[in-house]
Amino acid sequence: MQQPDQRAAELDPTTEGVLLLAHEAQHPALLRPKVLFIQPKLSSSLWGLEYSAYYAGWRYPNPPLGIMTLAGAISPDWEVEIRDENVGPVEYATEADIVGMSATHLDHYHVNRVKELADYFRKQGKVVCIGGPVANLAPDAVRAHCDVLFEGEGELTWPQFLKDYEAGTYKDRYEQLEKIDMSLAPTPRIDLVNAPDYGAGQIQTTRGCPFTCEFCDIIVVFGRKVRTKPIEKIINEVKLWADAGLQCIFFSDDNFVGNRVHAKSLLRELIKFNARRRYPVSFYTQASIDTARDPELMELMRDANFFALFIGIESPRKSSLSETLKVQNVHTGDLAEAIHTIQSYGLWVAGGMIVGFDHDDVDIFEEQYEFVQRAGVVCAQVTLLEAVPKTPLYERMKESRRLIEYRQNLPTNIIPVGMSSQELVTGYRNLVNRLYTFDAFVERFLNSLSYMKKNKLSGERIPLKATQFVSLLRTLSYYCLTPDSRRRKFFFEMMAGTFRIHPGAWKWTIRYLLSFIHFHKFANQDVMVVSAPLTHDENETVNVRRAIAG
Ligand code: B12
Ligand code: SF4
Repeated sequence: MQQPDQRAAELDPTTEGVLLLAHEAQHPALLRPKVLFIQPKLSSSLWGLEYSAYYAGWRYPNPPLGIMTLAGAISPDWEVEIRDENVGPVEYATEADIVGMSATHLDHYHVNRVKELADYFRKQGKVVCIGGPVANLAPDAVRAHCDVLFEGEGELTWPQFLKDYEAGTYKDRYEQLEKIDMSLAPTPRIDLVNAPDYGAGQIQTTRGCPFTCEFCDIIVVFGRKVRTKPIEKIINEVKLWADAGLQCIFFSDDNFVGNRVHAKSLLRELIKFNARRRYPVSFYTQASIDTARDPELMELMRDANFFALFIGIESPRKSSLSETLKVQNVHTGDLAEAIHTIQSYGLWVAGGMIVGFDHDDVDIFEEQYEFVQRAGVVCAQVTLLEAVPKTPLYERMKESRRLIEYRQNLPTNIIPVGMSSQELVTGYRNLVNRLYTFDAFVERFLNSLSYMKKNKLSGERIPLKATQFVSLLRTLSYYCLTPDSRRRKFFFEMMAGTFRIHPGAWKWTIRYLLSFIHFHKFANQDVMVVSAPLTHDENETVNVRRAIAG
């Protein structure tokens, strides 16, 4: 609980402040208890864009929506603060009573950072709470480091815990089995973060996905019934982000088109929303490949100023897709053609690709490369198949004794069958390196652009803001003022190709050049560490990861 002298330092010396202090001194119950939420630092990843941040002018691409949402569920009787370690070092000093942390990604660097921070704040006498995807899927990874563990969605259990805390009867574990009605989802506290620190605003419009991919943890945690947030609530959140200064928003649904009726109604409202603005807000999201079979949906996306879709493509090999129950991809005739259809509506396609399925052999790396280039998947995120706890894949691997519970010499917890582990890891690294060479990137970027050329692209007519102008100058100097002739050649090929194919897209080319600064470095150095074997001394690996994540 805050002490009066700490409170005094916080209040301004106005009459109102002095009166409030005197009032609080007489009525100690009025001193508000405080929650500090922390988003511990995530490790370097393709989408973290760590090396591009300086050139872009923001600090991290995405805000910590989980804790922002829970902050929205706290009554005004409490004081709330958010500190995001992805945008800068976390200040350790705090007068908070409760420290709530989100354990977001099941990787060793991040989980160790969560534990480190949790141990520190527990020593300071704070009540440490941990929730988030790691707590949902692998609670044992953090259990010993917190006072209160939260499993499942937090909208019901978190307020219940605060009530119990006030009554002095809180438990050490809360599990929310119920999947909430999204109309009850609190509005995230956008005011508690500094919006310009982020590349985009973030909103969840649905939870759940109707599909059945064997490796997917989303359907385990959020379910297969698509729960939709009321459209007026979504529009309100869009407005809040836009008012906070962010003109680009990521709809962080796992499948934005899981309920197409809802998606289309929302898109129609977004079109109306943008029509009322001088400069439209732009959007990107994640969606399944069946989007390509619905022209009305793609038209609405284009008209609502969507510029990109991330699609789980996973593999060009149909036998691997069937194995993993990715039915929507199996039933899409030619996947590359489907991607070209989406691009023809002026939408960039980013893709999730996976290697290491049982039907993959050593030829898969060449097949993946050829596919990504042909389809023009500009940002291809390739990962090794991993069995996430609680998923059907995890159970299958366990039953077939191919699961490595305490892996020590592999960057995945699965023993592959179509090749040796060594071949899998080497093939994976070479594929990622190769996809992010200058030549490969320029080839697929221009390939993609050639399918988009009939459309005006999002943002073409919007004048650059001062920060974007600085970002442009920084990016130009990175590519032009360098002794590295390959880098300069790459830049000129990207720009010349753009002016030849689709001159109006030049701002996008600059944006991709900016992101490529990260992709290239990530693919050449970080990926070696991310996919490094876990040594017997796990801390050693953790330290290397930390050094890279900066
Ligand atoms: C945005 C996002 C990112 C952003 C970063 C987000 C950030 N700032 O934290 C970026 C793009 C960088 C990213 C990258 C990656 N991501 Co990501 N990401 C997401 C995504 C799509 C949306 C997050 C979101 O908006 N959630 C909405 C909020 C409301 O949900 P929530 O955070 O789960 O919070 C709820 C509960 O968990 C709980 N809760 C959360 N925190 C806390 C804390 C307390 C105290 C309590 C009580 C409760 C609680 O209450 C909340 C309300 O119900 C999720 C998918 C998803 N559906 O969540 C994946 C997800 C989190 N990512 C995932 C993965 C695997 C990755 C990558 C590894 C992908 C890759 N292969 O490269 C990388 C690695 C990043 C890294 N460096 O480690 C997985 C994590 C699975 C796991 N357990 O490991 C998810 C779940 C997607 C998936 N199914 O695969 N990601
Ligand atoms: S389409 Fe995506 S979110 Fe849906 S089940 Fe498959 S992997 Fe999960």
